[in-house]
Amino acid sequence: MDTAPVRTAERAAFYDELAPKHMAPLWEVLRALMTREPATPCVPAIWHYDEVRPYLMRSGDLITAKEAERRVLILENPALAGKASVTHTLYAGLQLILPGEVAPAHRHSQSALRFVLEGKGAYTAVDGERTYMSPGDFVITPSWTWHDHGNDSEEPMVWLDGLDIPLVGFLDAGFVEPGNTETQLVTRPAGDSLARYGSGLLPVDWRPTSPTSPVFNYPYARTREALAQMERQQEWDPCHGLKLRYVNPATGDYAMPTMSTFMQLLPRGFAGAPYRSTDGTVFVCIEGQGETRIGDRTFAWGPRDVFVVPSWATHRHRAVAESVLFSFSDRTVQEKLGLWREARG
Ligand code: GTQ
Repeated sequence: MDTAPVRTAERAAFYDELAPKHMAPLWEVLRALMTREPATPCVPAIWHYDEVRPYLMRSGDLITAKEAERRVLILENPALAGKASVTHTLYAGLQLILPGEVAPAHRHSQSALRFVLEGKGAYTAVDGERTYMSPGDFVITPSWTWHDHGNDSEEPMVWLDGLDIPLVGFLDAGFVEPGNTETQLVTRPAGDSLARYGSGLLPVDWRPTSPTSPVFNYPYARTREALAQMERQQEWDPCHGLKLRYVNPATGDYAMPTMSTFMQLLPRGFAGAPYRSTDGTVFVCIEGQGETRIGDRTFAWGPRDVFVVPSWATHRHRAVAESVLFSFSDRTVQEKLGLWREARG
C-alpha cells in the first residue's frame, strides 16, 4: 500500500503510449492523490500590520480606489505565490479607502466578508443599505448583491477582505457584473438590517430567501460585550479559550454559506492545548498580544496582525495579555459535505 509499484521499462513504455491518448495509470499516482492525512502545500504565515501598512499607504499614492475598482493588497500564502490565495479555498486582502473616495458598485457570485482594522465612519453599501464601520466589525457582502464602498470620514479606512474566490473558481461558478452607477441608491436607513434581523427578533412573516445572514454588520461593540459577559463564567475551552461562531439568526447556521466566521477571547496567560482541524484558517488579532505555535514555528501577534494556519496543522495559542481573535475558514462547506474533522492533543 505504501510503496509504489516498480516502474519497469515495459511499464514505462506502456505509460508513454497512454499519454497521447489522454489516459494515465492510476497506480503511479494513487499515493499522491489520496494521502493518509491532508497534505496541503500551504504553509503558515503572518502579516504584521506595522510592516504592511506603509505598503498599503503607498498604494494609496499610486492609484485611486476608483481606478483600481478595489484598492487591495492581496495576502498570498507563500506556497501559493501568484495564485491570489491565502489557503486553497480562501482569498484574503487588505483594502484601503481614503477620505472622499468611492469604490464603485459591482456584484459577483463570490461572497465577501470585511473585518475592519483601522478607521471609523467609512461605509459599505449592500442592497441599498449603508453600514458605517468601526474596528472589529464583521461585515458581510452576500453573493450577487450590489455593493460599493465609500469614505466620508476624515481618516483612511482599512479592512481585511475575506472572499471565497479560489473555491468559486475551482467550481467554475463565478459571475461578475459592473454597476450602472458608481454609488447605488440608498433605499433603507443605516442600521435597518441590524434592527430588523439582529435583535433576537424577526419580522413576523419574513422568510429567508438566501443562505446568507440578513444581518450585514455584526458590530464589535456587541460581540465584545457578549465575550465580556461570558468571560465571567470562566468556562475556558483548553484549545480555544472562549470561542463563538457568528450565526445567521434566521437559520442558526453560519452567517455565510461558504465561509465560517468566529470570534474568540483568550484570557491573560492562556496557554492553549494543541489543536488541528481540516479547515485552513485565517486569524486576525483585534486586541491583545500573544503567539501561536504552528507546527515547529512560533508566530508572535498583536493588534491588526493577520496569520494563517493551514489545514490539519497542529497549533496552540498563547496570550500574554487578554486577547481577542477573529477568524474565518471554509468549515461550513466541509461540514455540509461531511468532510470536516478536528483533533485535539
Ligand atoms: O470589495 O468587492 O478584496 O470584489 C476582492 C474583490 C474586494 C470588493 C476584494 C472584490 C472586493
